[in-house]
This record gives sequence, C-alpha cells and structure tokens, in this order.
Amino acid sequence: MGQTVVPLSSILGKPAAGGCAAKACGTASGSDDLPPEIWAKVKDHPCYSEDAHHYFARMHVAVAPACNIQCNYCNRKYDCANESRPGVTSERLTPEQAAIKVLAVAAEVPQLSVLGVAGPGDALYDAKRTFETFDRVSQVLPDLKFCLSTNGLALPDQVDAIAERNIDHVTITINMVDPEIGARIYPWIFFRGRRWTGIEAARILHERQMEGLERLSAKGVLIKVNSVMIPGVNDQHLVAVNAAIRARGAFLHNILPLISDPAHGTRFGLDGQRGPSPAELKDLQDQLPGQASLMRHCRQCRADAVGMLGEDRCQDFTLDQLPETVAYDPRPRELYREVVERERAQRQASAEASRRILALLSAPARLVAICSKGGGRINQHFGHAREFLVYEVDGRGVRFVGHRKAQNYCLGGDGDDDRLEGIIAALEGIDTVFAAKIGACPKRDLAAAGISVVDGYAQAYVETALAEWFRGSLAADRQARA
Ligand code: CLF
Ligand code: SF4
Repeated sequence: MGQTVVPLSSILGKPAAGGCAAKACGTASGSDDLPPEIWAKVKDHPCYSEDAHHYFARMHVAVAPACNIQCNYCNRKYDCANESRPGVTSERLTPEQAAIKVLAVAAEVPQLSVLGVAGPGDALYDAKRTFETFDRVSQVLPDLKFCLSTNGLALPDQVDAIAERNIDHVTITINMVDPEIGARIYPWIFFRGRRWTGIEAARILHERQMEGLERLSAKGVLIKVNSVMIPGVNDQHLVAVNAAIRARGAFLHNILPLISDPAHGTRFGLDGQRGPSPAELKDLQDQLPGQASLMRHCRQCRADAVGMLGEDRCQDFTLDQLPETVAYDPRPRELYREVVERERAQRQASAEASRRILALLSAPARLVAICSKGGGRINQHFGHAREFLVYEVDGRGVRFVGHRKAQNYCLGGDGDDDRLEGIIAALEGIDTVFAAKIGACPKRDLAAAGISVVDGYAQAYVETALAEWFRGSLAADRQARA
C-alpha cells in the first residue's frame, strides 16, 4: 500500500470569501473548559470531543468475537449493537492481522488518531486478544490513542491491566441501575463458570458495572457510558442511570437510540419493540444535567469501522487487500495535526465573533440541518449528503444536537425523487437546510414540504454562518412586520 496523503482541502475546505469563519467547540467541552491534561487526552479523540470529530478518525479492529452476556437488542450475527450499526461483521482478525491493518490504515489516513476494540463481542471477555492487539500496535504507532468498549461484566478483573497499558478511554454500556429493569434487557449472563438469568443476572451485571466504573475512573481513565434508549423499558430510567454514573466519575454519557428491526433477528426486533424518534431522544438528552458532558455525535458505528465518524472505509481495508508489510511514514499524520491546530485556532477566533453576535439577539430557537463533509464547515452539495448535522441556534449560541441519516439524493448525476421523500421524512422538525450547493428541483420540493434551503454560506464555518443567518432572518422578520 502506498503512502498517499488525503488532501486536507478535501476535509477542511477553503475559507469562505470575506473571512467567514466560526466557533470551535459546539456543545461539547473544549480547550477553554477542560483542565489541560484532560484536553490533551480528548482533543484528538473523535468520540470524546465533539470538536475533534470534525478533524480526526478512528478505526476499530474486530479482534473480540465472543460475548459473556446476551442483550435483547443484539444478534451475534450482526455487529455489536452497543457500538455498531447493524450489519454483518465483514471479518474477524487475529491480533497480528489487526496490527498490520492498523499500520496500513495509518499509512493511508492521516486523520487516524484512535484505535478501538469494540466487538463484535465484548472487548474484555477474552481480554488477552484485545491487550495483545494494543501491545503490538503500541510498538509501531506509539502516538495512537487506545480505546475499548465493554459491557462491564469482566471489567473489575481488568482494571489494572487497562491502566498499565495507558488505555485512556473506556466505554461501558450501562442501560440500567435497577435489576428489575435489567431483567427486561438481559436474558442471561455467563459469570464465574455458569449461566445466570433473570433479576439475579441483572443484579450481578449492575454491581460489576458500578465497581468497574468507580475503580477505573479512580485510576484516571476517561470513561464514557453508552446507554441504549429503549422506549417503555428504560427511557425515563436513564435519568437515574445518568445520576449514578456521574456520581462514580464517568466523563461522558452517550445515549443511543435502540435500533430495532425484525430482519436483524434480535429479541426486541422480533417482539416489535420500537426505537425512539429523534425528538424523543433529544427530549431525554435535554432533561439531563451537565449538557457539556453528553455525547450527541455518536454514529453507532461498526465493529470494524474505519475513518471519520459517519463515513465508512472498512471495505477499503479488508484482509485480502492488505500487504504483507507496510512502509509507514509518520510525517503525513504529523503534518495533518499541525494543520488542524492552525485551523482550530482560526475557528476559535471566529467563534468568539459568532457568540457576540448571538448574545444580542432574543428569539425562539431554530433547528437547522447542515450538509458537511468535515472541518466544521458547510462544504457539501445537498445531493451528496448521506447525513445532516443538526444544530439549534438562538441567543445562547449554536449548539450541535445530533445528526440525521438519509440516502444521498443524487445518483449518477440525477436526483432521485423517492430518496428525496426519505430525506424530507428524516428532516422532520427541521426548518432550514444549509448546503454548499443545491439544484432548483430539490430546493423547490423541500420548500413545498416547509423546509427552506440556504446555499449562500458555502465553505463557511457552521457557527459563523448560523449566527449571521439568524441575525439576518430576525432583521427580515422585523422589516416584514414594520
Ligand atoms: Fe470506537 Fe467507541 Fe472508542 Fe469511539 S466508537 S470504541 S469510543 S473509538 Fe464513537 Fe462509534 Fe459512537 Fe462508539 S461513534 S459507536 S461512541
Ligand atoms: Fe451483543 Fe455487545 Fe450485548 Fe454482547 S454486550 S450481547 S456483543 S450488544
């Protein structure tokens, strides 16, 4: 595999004419809000920092096939629902194969900053494979951050091994702190050589999760808790989960919508258990205290995901495409980081200006969707967007609140009306879409569905564009009323 460099301009875009640029951190905490040692740990981690997800990529290696519990939202044929979107796992790797793959990806993807083990089973059930993978990679790529995801059952036994390896980021999936609720989510666990069921199983899992969280967080590891929101089962209960994990030192809380489809063969899918709507998810997130420590940009990625969050390059790096040896040159990744630092500084300065503009304005919040391929900019054609970044804007600022997936409207140069219908459905509740460019037909059809489109801020930073647009639309309203 060669040593080509992904052009930075394809990620970051060019500054807008007139110096239109904006804010750095979105809703997540940033360099101004966190102690320097914590910022150093999260600033390049696309999951732990909302800001970082505009610039940096993660990859998962599927070295952990087995699991020690059963969740009603998981079918082992599919990727781990905790950390993946449903889809058959392409391939399982040995630690040796994984290390070669990581090097090959690092040689091709300068944005790569994090290696994660997130299934397809539990990263700590057979911890040897996970740790061997990290040990091998740390010898060749010592600057990569390590991250793993677990259901927590085996975690208390591995706290020291995790801390010794400088695995600074651990995700625990915690869906309940009440075993009665847990019994509706977990039919069984396998623990200390036997299978446990019912409330007893959920109680053991809960106690192990709390112990692991508390002990690992005391070691300075940054813990993110993922909770799957299951309407009618644990949705309101997640408020209590949030309080319990905060009290034990969790750094971030990520609430994921249940993905449920009978075709996936999961218990919940077969029983017709539905997932929450985007509005229900947002309502729950908005109820929780400590908004800065809520993750809202999760993409529920695959156990073998490669690339920026929201993009999937795993098919570019399958085992059969990997070379026997990789010539790795660290310079492109170093150069990329230097560019990101400059870009962040510019965006931060522009952010201040946006905040000053908005602080003078008072009007109800607007919910808008952005077409972006990264860099925190409006830099994507409407027809190419496979997801829309959703922001809320009012006098308090510009806040990232999530994303909506859709199929891209343009297919081979032509628009697809069926896909447009799907996009309009996905944009429920959004009043304006911002794109770098859009054709007249989709613009007209979106307007007929009550959704405006703005394409006058191509390449601008999201926050700057939204602040200027919000001010302009209020002025226009005032003029219309006069
Ligand atoms: Fe992977 Fe998870 Fe580490 Fe990120 S994913 S192990 S913390 S590097 Fe990220 Fe993917 Fe969401 Fe996970 S977007 S599913 S939160
Ligand atoms: Fe599936 Fe992950 Fe639950 Fe195990 S912990 S059953 S792999 S979702």
